[in-house]
Parts: sequence; structure tokens; C-alpha cells
Amino acid sequence: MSNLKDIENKVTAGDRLKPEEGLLLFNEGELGFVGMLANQVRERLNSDRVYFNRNFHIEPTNICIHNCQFCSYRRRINQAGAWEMDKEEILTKIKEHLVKNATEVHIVGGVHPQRGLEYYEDLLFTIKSTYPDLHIKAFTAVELDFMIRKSGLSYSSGLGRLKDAGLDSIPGGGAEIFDEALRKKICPDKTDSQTWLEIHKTAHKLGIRSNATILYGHLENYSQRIDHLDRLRTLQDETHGFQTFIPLKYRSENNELSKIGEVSIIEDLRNYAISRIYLDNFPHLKAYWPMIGKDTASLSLSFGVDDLDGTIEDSTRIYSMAGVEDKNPSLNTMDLVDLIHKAGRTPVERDTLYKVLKTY
Ligand code: V47
Ligand code: SF4
Repeated sequence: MSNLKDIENKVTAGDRLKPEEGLLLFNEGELGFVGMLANQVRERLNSDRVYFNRNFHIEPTNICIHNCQFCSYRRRINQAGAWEMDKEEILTKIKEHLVKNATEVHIVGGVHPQRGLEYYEDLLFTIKSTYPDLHIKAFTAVELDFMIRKSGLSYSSGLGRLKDAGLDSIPGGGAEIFDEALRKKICPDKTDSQTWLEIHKTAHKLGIRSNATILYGHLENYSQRIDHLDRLRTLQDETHGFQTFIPLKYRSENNELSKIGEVSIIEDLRNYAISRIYLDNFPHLKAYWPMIGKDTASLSLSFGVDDLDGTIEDSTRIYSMAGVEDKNPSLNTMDLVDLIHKAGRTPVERDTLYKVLKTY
């Protein structure tokens, strides 16, 4: 049975941790200790670089068939607060953001019962033919699962069609927590864990890169966090198609889990650090600053994070509706560069596939 000193020796030697060693870090690793180890891993992989890209979010609808207890955002058709954007509105939004030199659009939303694969295929095709240079990162595995099944296709042919229509990569949402019993409790009718992993695996085989997330800080325990990381690490060994891992902190306002509150910043930083140490085959670890705030994002750069999301103007409403203080989070590129410099790191502007565009 390893102790913390054995784990330190393994990480320093570049050896992989077993699940029980990851669990020991969660149970007993103090913030300074896990931070020091995570920093070794991040500097080995990414030196002192912090990557960012110029992206913006579009959420075509918050109408959703699912019932995730942590969600503050979903509405039913005709319910107060529901929105549906049509193709023209989406194109207008894209046009506005391209003036600010965006290179990527991130499109995700609720699972709309009436919008199938053909609808999104047409949307992708229109965006791609209007803006061929814009990278389209779109649709969580949960949205993909619904639209592909609705059309009666296999995941492989459905994803193939979306790729042909313009889909460039897939974001990491919908993973939540893979443990089946807990997943049934907090998002009872959502795409199951095995299907989430299968969709990403199929995408990777088709040459579509993707991201992965975990939703933490709700009812999960540390074994369930390690189990989640372990399933991702195993798939990544097989496909190498994941680009970055994004831990998402549960935010507690206006949803059915509200009474459990939120975990501390110390827990956020420990979670980043242990994720960085455990996921030794993920090239990047991303903090989504509109969710955790600028101060925690800045601190996270000393706890394994080498990637920051949210540059131009963050238009996502999933967090503002769940209690994030800054309702209109925005940092322009130079603010972000400044934040990274002040944390003692080197800002690197990238494209979605991590090609370096500029070092500041
Ligand atoms: O899957 C929903 C989460 C995710 C809450 O791939 C919540 O680059 C916290 O996946 N508190 C969608 N989280 C967002 C997402 C994402 C974000 C940024 C970058 C990327 C990427 C992906 O938001 C959902 C769910 O896990 N979520 N409700 C909540 N109350
Ligand atoms: Fe729907 Fe996503 Fe909200 Fe779940 S988290 S209810 S899938 S919008």
C-alpha cells in the first residue's frame, strides 16, 4: 500500500498513479503538496505556457427534454424563460463576434425534442459555407446521442454526416459523473456513461477531437471522482483523441440540488491538481474562468492548469443562471494576457487544435 511519499516519488519519476493512489491524494493530500506535484506534471508537459483561444459561445436553445437536478437553465416548450434561436439569429451572432477576430464558435444547448440531426446538419452547413475558416466546436455527447438516435443512424454514420456538414470538434459537456448509481440520481434520464464514452470514442476514430469534463462538488465522493478520471484515462490510452480536461464546479443557485451548497476554493484547487496528476495522458487541463471567477482562475495556474477558456465575451447562460456573481463575464485578450503574466506564466494564443498563433 503506497503512502504519500511513494506517490511523490512516482510523480517525480513520471510514473502513472493507480486508482487507490489517486484516492489517497484526494483523502489526505494537502493543497500545497498536491499543488507542488501538479506543477511538476504541468511543467513537464507544458512548461510555463498558458494557452487560450478567441472563442465565443452560442446556445441555440435552453429547451430540454432532460431533468438534471443540478441544471438551473432548462425550460420546457412555452415555459417562461425558454428561448429558441433560429438560424438567422445564430448567423447574426456569429457575424458580430467575427469582428472581434474569433477563431472558434462553441455551440451547445438543451436537447430540444423537435430538433433532429437534419436541423443541425443544415445549421453546420450554413455556418461553414458562410465562414469556412471558423472552427465549429459543437454539441455535447448528450445532444449528439439524441439527434443521431432520432434520425435512426449509428453513432458512426451520424457523426460522419455532421463532420461532412462542418463539425470540427466536440466539447466536453454532459459527462457529469460516470458512476452509474449517482448519475441515475442527479441526472436520471440523461445519456448513460457508457454511451457518453462510446460517442467520444467513435468521434476520435473519425478524426474528430474532443474535450472531457467532470461536474464536481455536489453529491459525489472521492472514489467516484477517481472512477471518472480513470474511465477517461483508459479511453485516452486507446484513442488519444481528447485535447483538454475541464473540471466544472457545481454552482448551486436555482436548481433542485441548491441546498447542498458549494465546495470551497481550496477544494477547487485540489481537484485541479489531482486531475492534472492522475490524467497523465491528457495534454491540457482547462479552467473555465466564467464559472470560477478570475481570482480562482489565476490561482489555478499554480495547480496544474495550463489552459484558460472564455476570451472575447462570454455569452453562456448556464452559469449565470446557476448563481455565478459576474452575470456578463468578459475579459478581452489583453486582460487575459495580463492575468497570465501576473501569475508568472507565458500567455500563448492558440487555435482550437492547439496550434500556436502567438506568444505574448
Ligand atoms: O454538461 C450544468 C455543466 C456543462 C451546472 O469543452 C453545470 O471546451 C456547474 O461542458 N453548475 C456544459 N456546472 C458546459 C461545458 C463546457 C464549458 C466550457 C468549455 C467546454 C469545452 C465545455 O455545464 C454541462 C454540465 O456539466 N453544468 N449546470 C451547474 N449548476
Ligand atoms: Fe438539459 Fe443539459 Fe440542463 Fe441536463 S444539464 S437538463 S441535458 S440543458
